[in-house]
Amino acid sequence: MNKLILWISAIFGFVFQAYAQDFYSQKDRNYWLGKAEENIPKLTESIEQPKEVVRMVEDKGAYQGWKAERAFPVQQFYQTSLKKQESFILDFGEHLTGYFTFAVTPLNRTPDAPARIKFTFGEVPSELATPFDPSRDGLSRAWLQDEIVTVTTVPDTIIIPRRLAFRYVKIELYHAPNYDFAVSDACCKAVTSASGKPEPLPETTPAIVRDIDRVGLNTLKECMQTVYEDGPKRDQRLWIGDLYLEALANTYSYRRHDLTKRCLYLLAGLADDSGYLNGTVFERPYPHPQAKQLLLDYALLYNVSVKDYLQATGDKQTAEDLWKVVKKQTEIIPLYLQENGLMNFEKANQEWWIFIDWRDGLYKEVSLQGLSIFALKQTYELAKLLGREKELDHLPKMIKKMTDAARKYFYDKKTGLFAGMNNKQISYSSQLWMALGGVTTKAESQRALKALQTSENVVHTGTPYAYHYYIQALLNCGLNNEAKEALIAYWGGMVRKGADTFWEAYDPVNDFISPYNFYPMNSYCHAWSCTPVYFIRKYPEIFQAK
Ligand code: RAM
Repeated sequence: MNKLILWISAIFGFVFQAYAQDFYSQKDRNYWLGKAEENIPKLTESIEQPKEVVRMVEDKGAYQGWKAERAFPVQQFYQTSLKKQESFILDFGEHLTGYFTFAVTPLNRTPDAPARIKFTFGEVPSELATPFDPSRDGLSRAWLQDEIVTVTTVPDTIIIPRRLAFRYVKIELYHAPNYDFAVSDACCKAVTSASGKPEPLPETTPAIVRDIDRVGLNTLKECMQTVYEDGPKRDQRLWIGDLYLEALANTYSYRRHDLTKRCLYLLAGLADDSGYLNGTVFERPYPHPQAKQLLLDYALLYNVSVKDYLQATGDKQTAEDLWKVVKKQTEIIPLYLQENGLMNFEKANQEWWIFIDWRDGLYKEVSLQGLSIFALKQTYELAKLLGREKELDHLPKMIKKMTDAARKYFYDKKTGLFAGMNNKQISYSSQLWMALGGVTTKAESQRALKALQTSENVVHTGTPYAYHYYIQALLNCGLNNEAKEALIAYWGGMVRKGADTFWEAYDPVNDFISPYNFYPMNSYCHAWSCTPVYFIRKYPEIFQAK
């Protein structure tokens, strides 16, 4: 009997082990992580000083209702006792990512007690004027950039340890000692891995396009750290979807291909045991993924990024190294592909996070089908570039089946628009992903994208991320003027509202849009919004023309 139990447990253990096994070998993972480490870029540092003291003024016409108005010179602040005024706001004149330092200087008596000061850092004026508390449900309150610092001995110079992303700093006396003191010598050690200045656009380029390009370059620069971060304020980490767009913009500007390479290897090294990629990973305190954060669309977009990287650099070695991972991601689709050629959206949606966009109520069935077709096509291109198309010779048939199904089940010939099986919602995302997937002919794409303007109850995009794909869809079907107009209206809208860097979420008709239920939580320097840099520089004849 005892023997039987032993046998059963041995067999059980074996089966369990087989199941628990990692899809990739430890050797592969170590190699990928080693490559990621080799390519950690050196950060460039610069010391930046505040330009002036400002006050935030309520103004209905300003973005989110607040604007910064010049108050007085910084030197004057450095000589003023913090006990004289409730709060002061320093303006650094541009968005910075880095480490904030300040000095505390006594002004009259010998300091005999600690001073406690509160600092609030903001990327946009409203962050300095909107109370952060009571905090709302959603993301951690600790993302909001306020710090209370106790200065035990005065005078002293203090560095706030947390890396910050800001243009404005509010300085408030929190607990006053009985002597007068001033805060002075404020500065920021700004860091980025972007280096050099991308070529300037020709003088003849319209001023608004140059402004958009400048703000886009700043956005990208700030997000380029030791990985492509999504935003230097939040989440300060690598997400595949953000990487995909940042790498596109980088190819047409800073050309730090080593950073792209690092990110691709890092994601591979930190893939889930199943072989599928985690949507987001952390570098510190040691490289690790956000476990089980599986985003279906992001896993597929990884393949597109590898292809883009190969085309931009000719670095076949890296693409070969990562091929195994790329191939594995294509296996996601058959898991959900039904006999009729449609992805089983309900099932996929239960098992994965299908992102597509931050937009309340967006129904993603059509987008998922289109994005999957798009990614499969791009992966097949990559296979061809590597001479490995035989390994994926089932893809062309799969692509055709999925395309036919999308046309059969989603397309309304009468309206020229696509809608899902279980939900007839008409959205930008559905139309643009059908166009990018090449489900439609050019003429059909044109019709669908144009119809969005005149149809009722259309679900718009919520982020520059999704709007990027809209612009690309317009370009792919030859609606070049429309693409230019849309880019200028959307990103130019942010410029006109005072953006130093482009925002995570933007709706031209709602300044307070927030995926987190609280707009100060938004990131106002968000990587995925930097792509005008790519459009303007890749298609000069369209975007740089007068
Ligand atoms: C946001 C992140 C990131 C994005 C994910 C899906 O919270 O900031 O930009 O990729 O969501």
